[in-house]
This record gives sequence, structure tokens and C-alpha cells, in this order.
Amino acid sequence: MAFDNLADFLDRLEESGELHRVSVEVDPRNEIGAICRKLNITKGPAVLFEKVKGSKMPLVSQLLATNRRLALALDCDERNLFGDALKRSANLIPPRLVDRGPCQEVVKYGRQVDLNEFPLVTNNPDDGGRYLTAGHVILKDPELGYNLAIYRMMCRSRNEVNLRFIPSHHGWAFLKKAEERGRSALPVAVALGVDPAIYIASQFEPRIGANELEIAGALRNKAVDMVKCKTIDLEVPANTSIVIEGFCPPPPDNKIDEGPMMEFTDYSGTATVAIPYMEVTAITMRRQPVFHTTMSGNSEEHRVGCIWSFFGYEQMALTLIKKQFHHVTGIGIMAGSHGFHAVVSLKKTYEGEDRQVLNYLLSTQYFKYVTVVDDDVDPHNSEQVEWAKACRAGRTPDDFVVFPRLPTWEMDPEIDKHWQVTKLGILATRAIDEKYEVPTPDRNVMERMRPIYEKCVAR
Ligand SMILES: Cc1cc2nc3c(=O)[nH]c(=O)nc-3n(C[C@H](O)[C@H](O)[C@H](O)COP(=O)(O)O)c2cc1C
Ligand SMILES: [Mn+2]
Repeated sequence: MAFDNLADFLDRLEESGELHRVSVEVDPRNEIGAICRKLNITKGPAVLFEKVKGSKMPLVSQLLATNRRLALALDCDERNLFGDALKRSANLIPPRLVDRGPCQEVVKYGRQVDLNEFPLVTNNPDDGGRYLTAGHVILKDPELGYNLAIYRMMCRSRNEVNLRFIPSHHGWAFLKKAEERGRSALPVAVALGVDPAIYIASQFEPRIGANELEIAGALRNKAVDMVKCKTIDLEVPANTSIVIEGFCPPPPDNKIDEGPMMEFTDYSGTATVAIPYMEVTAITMRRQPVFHTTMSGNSEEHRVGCIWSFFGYEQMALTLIKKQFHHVTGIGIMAGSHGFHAVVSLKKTYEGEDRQVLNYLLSTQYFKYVTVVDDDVDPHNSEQVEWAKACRAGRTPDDFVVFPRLPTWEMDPEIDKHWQVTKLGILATRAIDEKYEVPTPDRNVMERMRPIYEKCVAR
């Protein structure tokens, strides 16, 4: 069953015992963060904070922080969550324009616009300000097309808020395009409190210009209804709880200081830097809006965000490498490595093939560690990978390859000022002529012992 809006999904969570209501007043500065940090560790429920200090709006957090809730959101089997969702995401369904939508039941322009009416959170005491953490940023460009993604937003004033575009994500390219065109500003629409398929689709990383709202349609098996914005040339999902409309001003004066804020790596990342901001021209919302926020750090943000991206990276890296190296049999990104460690399995056909694969993958910006294993090792199974590292690497120094500096992505806390980091490759493979079979007891004896063995396990 597809959910048309956030409220229907909250009802479903409540029926399933996956939503907890907090009726005592909590402070969005630090208190909500403190509760959510714990809930992430214990895999607790989603929470609806009914009374948030300083705001009239209820706030939901931890919405998709567990695989159980991701499976409820997509109405699929938790055991095959990622496979199912990926398969479904291929049948793109374009959004559909409608005349009106609940997200514009209340409309505020000009002096009525005040971001302070929202329960903006400071999750960690070190965060540089009050944030909108789960704004779904919608962009349109005459050449590039559409984009939907979550970028964190630090509130600057009643009508100014930062947008954290980074070079490896598409919003950055949309802004650059607008800047290249001279003084044209970039229109921005931010949807807050969307149905869960849109939330999940915002985390897919298809090619630039591919509209993630078509993926949302695919995940729901139903087009997303869109309405035209009131003050800018953009469309937003009609059933959204809250919409913020505005634009990024053109250069030169289009950046203001932002940060620090906890990254998904559990590091605060860059300190305060000047980044783009948006000027708000209108706020529209439902009569009874629910504000959506996420905990930062290794939390819901990582669960709902990176897991999808990493799953995509696996597919992408596999497609890329298979074009060159036909004998690659699989790629797995190691759980817990935050996307930094890729393991590749290879049916080696000539000496040096494993080294070629290793060099190739380490040169991409994604991976800091690459381990190559033989095709009898499952690259998704960390115990098997550790076994291969223990037993099939180190015969010669060549098995360990260090690249002293290579460009990488900006989320690595160890990068230097040129965004470079030292990378490590491990060849945990056998020589080509080295046969290997797991030593096992004599087959006949095993057969004779089978009745006794079966009694042991039938206990
Ligand atoms: C809660 C949350 C906060 C995020 N914050 C940012 C951010 O500030 N900047 C960013 O570039 N990506 C951020 N992401 C990740 C992007 O939304 C995600 O990688 C997206 O797929 C990028 O899409 P794009 O390639 O179309 O830009 C965040 C993800 C989540 C779930
Ligand atoms: Mn995109």
C-alpha cells in the first residue's frame, strides 16, 4: 500500500507499535537530540514530540531509523528490503501536476515569513546553530532538469537559511549552472514532512538531472501529485506538510558562514565555512502541519541516507569495473565502514589482474580501502573477508599497496587541504596456480557418521 502523506504513514507506524508519543514538553535545543541519540543505539521507535518548546508544531523524528520501519514504508519484506526496493525503483513513474494541494492550505508571504515558528533543532551542543535537518530540496534547471535531495539547512534569520551543497552531490552543480548564467538566482523549494517513498527516493543517487521524484513514484507504484509554488517557478509534492519557497542569490554575495555540524561519520567535519544560503519568499503549509527532523551523526541520517547510496555505489562500481574486468564476480561495501571500504571478488585468470582491479577502484573518489579476494570468498561476508586477509595476504610486501595521496570525497575526516588522503589496498588472493580446497574429513567416513551427526543437531 502506498502512503500518500506523512500522516497516513504515522498512523501505520502507530498501529504497528512503531511510534511513541511524548506529551511532556521538550526543548529542541539538545533535549530532542539526547533522546534520539539513545533511540538510535537501542533501535527504538519513531517519536512524535507533541509539545516542543518555542513552537506550536509537533515534531517527528527517528521516522526511518530501522530496517523494520523502512520495510513498513515500502510495504515489503524486511529480509529483502534493498533488493526489493531497487527492483521497484527501475519502473519510473513521472510526477503529475494537480491544481491544488493541502500543502498550500496556509500561505505566508513577505513579513509574515518567519522560520522561527518551526521547532528547529540543535542536536548536539557543538552544532553551529539551529537546523532544519530533513528539508527535501527541489531544484530545476533548463539544461540539467530536476533534482530532489536532502541538504541540511542552518537557520540564519527569520527569512535566511543556509543550504549545504557539497561538490559530490547534485545541488552544487545546479547552483554552479545558475552562477554561470550570470546574475540569475536559483529558485529553491524545500518540502518538509513528505510521504516515506519521497524521503527514501531523495537518497537515491541516479545520474544528474534524473528526477528522484520519478523514483518516488516507482517506489509507491503511483505518481506523486505536485502543485505549483506560489512565488517561484517550481513544483512541490501536493501532500507535503510544510513548504519553504525562495532562491539562492547570485554571486558575489551569496555565501554565509555555516557549521559545524555532526556528519554521518560521527565527526563534526569542517568547522565554520561560508556556503550558499537561500532567501525565503514564502512559507506554505497544511492547517495542522507535522515538522520532520532527523538526528545527525551515525544515526537515522546514516541509516536512511547512506545505506541507499552505498547500495547504489556497489551497483555502480560493479557496472563500471565489469566493463574492464570481466572476471570480477562481486563487490561489497563493508558494513560499518561508512562506505570507505570496498571488497571485490575476482576469478583471477592471469597474474596481476587483481592488482589492476585494486588500482582501478582505489583511483575512484569513493573508496579509501580496497581489498581484493578470490571468487570463493563472499565480499558481503566480513568473517570470510577477514579470513582471506588473514590467510591469503602478506606473502610478499606487494600484497599491501599504499597510495600516499589520492583525491577522495569531502566527508573523510582525514583529508588534507586538497581533499587528498592516503589509501590502502590489500591483495588477499592466491597465486593463479595455487589450488585450494577446504580440508575436510574422508567423504565415506562422513557418510557413515551422518546418522550420529543428525541426532546431534536434532536435539
Ligand atoms: C538527514 C540527511 C541529511 C543530509 N544532509 C546532506 C547535506 O547537508 N549535504 C549533502 O550534500 N548531502 C546530504 N545528505 C545526503 C544526500 O541527501 C543524498 O546523498 C542524496 O542522494 C544526494 O542526492 P544528489 O546526488 O541528487 O544531490 C543528507 C541525507 C540525509 C538523510
Ligand atoms: Mn540527483
